[in-house]
Amino acid sequence: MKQIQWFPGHMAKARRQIEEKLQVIDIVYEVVDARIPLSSSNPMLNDIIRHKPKLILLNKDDLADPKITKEWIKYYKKNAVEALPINSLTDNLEKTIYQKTLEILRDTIEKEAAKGMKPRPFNAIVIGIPNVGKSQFINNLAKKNKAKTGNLPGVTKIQSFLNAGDNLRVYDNPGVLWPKFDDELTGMKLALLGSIKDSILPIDEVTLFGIEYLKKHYPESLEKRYGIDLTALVDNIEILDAIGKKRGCLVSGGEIDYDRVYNLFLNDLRNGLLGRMSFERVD
Ligand SMILES: Nc1nc2c(ncn2[C@@H]2O[C@H](COP(=O)(O)OP(=O)(O)O)[C@@H](O)[C@H]2O)c(=O)[nH]1
Ligand SMILES: [Mg+2]
Repeated sequence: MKQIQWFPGHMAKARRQIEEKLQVIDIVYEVVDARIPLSSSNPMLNDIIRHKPKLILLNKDDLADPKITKEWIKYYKKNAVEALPINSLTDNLEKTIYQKTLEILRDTIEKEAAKGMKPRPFNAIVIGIPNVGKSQFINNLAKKNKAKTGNLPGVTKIQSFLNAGDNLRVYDNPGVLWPKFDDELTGMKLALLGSIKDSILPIDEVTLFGIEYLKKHYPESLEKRYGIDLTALVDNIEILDAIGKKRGCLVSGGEIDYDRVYNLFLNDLRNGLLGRMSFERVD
């Protein structure tokens, strides 16, 4: 595999930007892709936010395998990590997120009340790697209140928060972390779901990785979507050929146009057209 560069400069900058904002933040919402919750999580995040309360949002739950998502929720619970599966496209998230936030911040709320402080709205920031749905989540959460709440004191830069209901404010600009991967498998999963650019890993290898995974875990989905019979196909190239023939991905002369097959398959997979599936399981 081509060596993937992990740019320390980018990371340092992202880190600084997030750290600046954290001063006025009560809770961090980490958005990950429910289909690859570990690979789409940046391992530096906990180091950056330290003891700040965190809620992991397994977004795009509508695309993930419900059985596997249940296992992830169990896993997080066992490890005392707060996590919630969500669909930012269609769920009505305002209440759900606020309730969960209250639950997580219960200690803070009780401490402040004991000191005689009045209940106050809480400030949240959304953080995650590219393409996990951070913007979609923020829009969903703050959809009824597009108006900004203005600047908050205590930070040098102008910060703008959006209202998510009366008592929750979410920073309008998500913190973006570069995905961190030094093993091939993590890179493949990120590439498969379009979380890193198609130019970073060879598209043929990414496609074959996807085909191999589906053959093992979701063979019926592959057969149904493309009208093929896997038992009759010996290797992955034959599968690509069969898909190409079924879908007319041919160059003049009748040869298979493999680039078209790769793009067709990856688009189908990324958009959930092969059905709900997860690419990372709890060990
Ligand atoms: N199916 C589905 N797609 C989603 C969901 N959330 C976001 N998306 C899509 O994922 C893509 C990336 O979302 P975006 O909010 O731009 O990601 P960001 O880069 O993290 O800000 C867009 O095409 C969204 O429509 C979700 O819960 N389910
Ligand atoms: Mg965005």
